[in-house]
Amino acid sequence: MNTRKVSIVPPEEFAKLKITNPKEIAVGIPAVISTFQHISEEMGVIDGLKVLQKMNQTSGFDCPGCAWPDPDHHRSKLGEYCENGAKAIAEEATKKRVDTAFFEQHSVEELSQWSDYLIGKAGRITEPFYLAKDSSYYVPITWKEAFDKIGDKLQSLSSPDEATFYTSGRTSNEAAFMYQLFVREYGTNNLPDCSNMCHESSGTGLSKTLGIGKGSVTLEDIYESELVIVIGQNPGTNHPRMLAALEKCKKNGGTIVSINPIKEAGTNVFVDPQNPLKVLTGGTALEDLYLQVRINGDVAILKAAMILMLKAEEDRPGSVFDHAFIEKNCEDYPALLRHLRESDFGTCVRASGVSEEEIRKFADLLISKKKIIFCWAMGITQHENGVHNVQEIVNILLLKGSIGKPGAGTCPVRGHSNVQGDRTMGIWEKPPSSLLDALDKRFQFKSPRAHGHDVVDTIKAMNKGEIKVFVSMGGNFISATPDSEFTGEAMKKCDLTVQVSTKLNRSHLITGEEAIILPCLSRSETDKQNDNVQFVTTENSMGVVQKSQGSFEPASADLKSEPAIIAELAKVTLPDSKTNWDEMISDYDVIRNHIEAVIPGFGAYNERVRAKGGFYLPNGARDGEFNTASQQALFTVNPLPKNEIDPNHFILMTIRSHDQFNTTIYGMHDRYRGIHNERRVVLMHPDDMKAHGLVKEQVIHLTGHYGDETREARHFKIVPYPIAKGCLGAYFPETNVLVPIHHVAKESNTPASKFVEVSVNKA
Ligand SMILES: Nc1nc2c(c(=O)[nH]1)N[C@H]1C(S)=C(S)[C@@H](COP(=O)(O)OP(=O)(O)OC[C@H]3O[C@@H](n4cnc5c(=O)[nH]c(N)nc54)[C@H](O)[C@@H]3O)O[C@H]1N2
Ligand SMILES: Nc1nc2c(c(=O)[nH]1)N[C@H]1C(S)=C(S)[C@@H](COP(=O)(O)OP(=O)(O)OC[C@H]3O[C@@H](n4cnc5c(=O)[nH]c(N)nc54)[C@H](O)[C@@H]3O)O[C@H]1N2
Ligand code: SF4
Ligand SMILES: [Mo]
Repeated sequence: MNTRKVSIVPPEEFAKLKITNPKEIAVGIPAVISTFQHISEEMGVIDGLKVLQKMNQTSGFDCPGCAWPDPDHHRSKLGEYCENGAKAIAEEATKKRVDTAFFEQHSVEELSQWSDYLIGKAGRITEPFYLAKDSSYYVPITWKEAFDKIGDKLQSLSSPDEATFYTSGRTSNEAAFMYQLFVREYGTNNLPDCSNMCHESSGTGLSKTLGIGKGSVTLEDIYESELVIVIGQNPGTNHPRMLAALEKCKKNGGTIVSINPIKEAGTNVFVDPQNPLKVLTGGTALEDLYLQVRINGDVAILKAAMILMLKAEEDRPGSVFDHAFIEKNCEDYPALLRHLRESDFGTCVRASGVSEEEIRKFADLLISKKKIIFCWAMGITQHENGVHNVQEIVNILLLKGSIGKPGAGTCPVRGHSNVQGDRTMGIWEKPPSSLLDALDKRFQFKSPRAHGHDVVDTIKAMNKGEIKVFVSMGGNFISATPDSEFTGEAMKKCDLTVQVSTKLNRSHLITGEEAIILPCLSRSETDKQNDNVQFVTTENSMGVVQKSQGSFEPASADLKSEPAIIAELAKVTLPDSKTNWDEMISDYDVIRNHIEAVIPGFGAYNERVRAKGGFYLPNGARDGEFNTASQQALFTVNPLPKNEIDPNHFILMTIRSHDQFNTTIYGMHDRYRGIHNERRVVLMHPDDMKAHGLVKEQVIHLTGHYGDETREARHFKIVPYPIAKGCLGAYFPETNVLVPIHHVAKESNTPASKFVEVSVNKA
């Protein structure tokens, strides 16, 4: 047990809040200014511009920000990046360093009192560090000593299942493939990943209904769609270049609907910074219809719309639903019809929080349009009924035959830049047996068949003392996971925790008895093995696999690439392995040849990925083939969620500010929402403030309620905001302490981070 006096949650100090009106317009000149501020602060303007010129170019490296795709052919010479991509790169190319002198000065006990913002700003980690049992200071350790310690510990466990191996979504295909191979050769499927907290509900719902856990659309589809619905997603902040795609759709005559408890800037009006003239003359109004749904009112609104669609279909048979498509491709249509006929329209309208008039407008669009796309993210997946949300979206698309044809389909917009690729590579605690069989054949070992732990089950197992070693390939497990106090205590029970990281974060401070940091190269840096420069590959949100080659001087001469780290870990841990780990590192083409042999869809990988723009992976749903058990797409019946809470309580959604990438806090502003220089805020409707006797900037504490359990997050300021009534918004990771470990999506086990029942108490 780690007995250091560390603080698991960030300090409760306030910065200096300033509130302005929420912005109507996204991007434009303020975004250009913000871009230059971030790069010049971290790396100087000249270096910054050089790096940005390489980002998302076919000869450069993949943006380490989100997973939004790059255009297949035309890349802008001005650069293919957005404000947040620039921030992501500034953050990893920072000139600041976490080195021996830094750790001599600061103990982990002290650092844990820092905010996540300050911890992240400390800089890049320069060499391996070791935190001994009962010590509070990291000390340098050689790579060899570090690998030996980890290898010895892994070999000493009574079962491989006493170790767990987390992955965050920045890991390349090559590193991910080697990592899961190492972990399975070691003998466990304990491969939790950030996806478990993210789009797992999408993967689960889509696999079940359409036979593929990924989205079906391409960028071209968005351009030519007649109706794009953006639901539970904030693209202006989290996928900024998606706005350019929506703009093209609009220009081609498309209609855009957004469904969100907050009217987010961006889906509203967009000014493309790549188009200098427009920056000066105004932008494109993107959104045609905004529906202010109540938090978790999505099943209700989608069902209400389907009831209206059915009514119109019954009035004018054949005019709304695509019967030919349904007959040829779908199962369980009668069950859905029966359910819709039995459902009460008024109940659905009331549960959604949106007026009947507006729902009718939405339904009219669904009725009249034929090429429809739904884009969604965490507002859909992070609910107890997250899988049902996804399945309701699929129901609408299937009724319209809006799948497997141009301009139509599913678009779960993925978060981390390679989170989708990591899953394709086998980072999955529930691997299909086809993957395991292929691994066994290629590498001559017997892979474990029992499923492993996902994120939530890992935390529970750690808490019970069943996990002794925690290894993390990137990410920040402590700050990203729910129920911070519970998770922190669970992590402290481990014997050894190991983090492969670029930058310092809270997971280096809340550790097991012993801890090791293995510092790695970032995306933008040159990866040289045997004097040969290597490249890696990633898969974006639309299933395009692309090359990514860093070309900048590494932050320190003592860094290793993620694949090299995995190879060394594998060699010390598995001395009898028949796998030639060194060969893979000497030339990453060898890793890609293995991938080609094991993972379907990677034929001629090395050749095709060298082509400009990479290649598309096969996608059944895109081609109108549904690889479910019955080879048919499935309609599903999804009940209306009860959403019952105490009438004096609120529903809190834990969301991202404009100045963060998950747990990495770039800055203290949320520019579009008009919140400046403060993160400890709660967005509340002015009518709710009045009813509860609260005033602007009033300091409050939040108490989370789940069954008999309560959790506390203290010291937040109230920001009056036009959010749906009865709903609150606040940033994670500060509010993760309120998200109950047991409150998860059914079937996908994703923490319900967008639905936390809270009461608000004056400080
Ligand atoms: N700059 C930046 N980019 C990022 C990230 C980042 O942190 N910063 N993170 C990356 C990652 S890993 C991910 S997964 C994505 C996340 O991208 P998003 O899912 O856009 O991120 P969130 O801030 O979680 O926002 C969820 C949105 O859903 C809305 N919402 C919440 N609850 C509900 C609901 O019940 N119904 C509906 N209809 N809407 C709801 C919120 O108001 C908000 O607009 O972004 C990726 N890109
Ligand atoms: N309450 C609440 N909690 C949430 C969410 C929410 O909406 N609400 N969203 C969830 C979602 S969608 C996600 S995806 C998770 C994110 O969970 P994670 O992926 O675990 O978290 P990140 O903050 O993205 O990880 C950042 C760290 O990754 C390391 N890193 C950065 N680049 C690299 C690299 O190239 N290689 C390596 N090895 N390390 C690198 C750095 O050390 C950095 O500190 O959080 C989840 N948590
Ligand atoms: S949209 Fe996403 S991938 Fe594209 S530049 Fe911005 S952060 Fe990077
Ligand atoms: Mo995510």
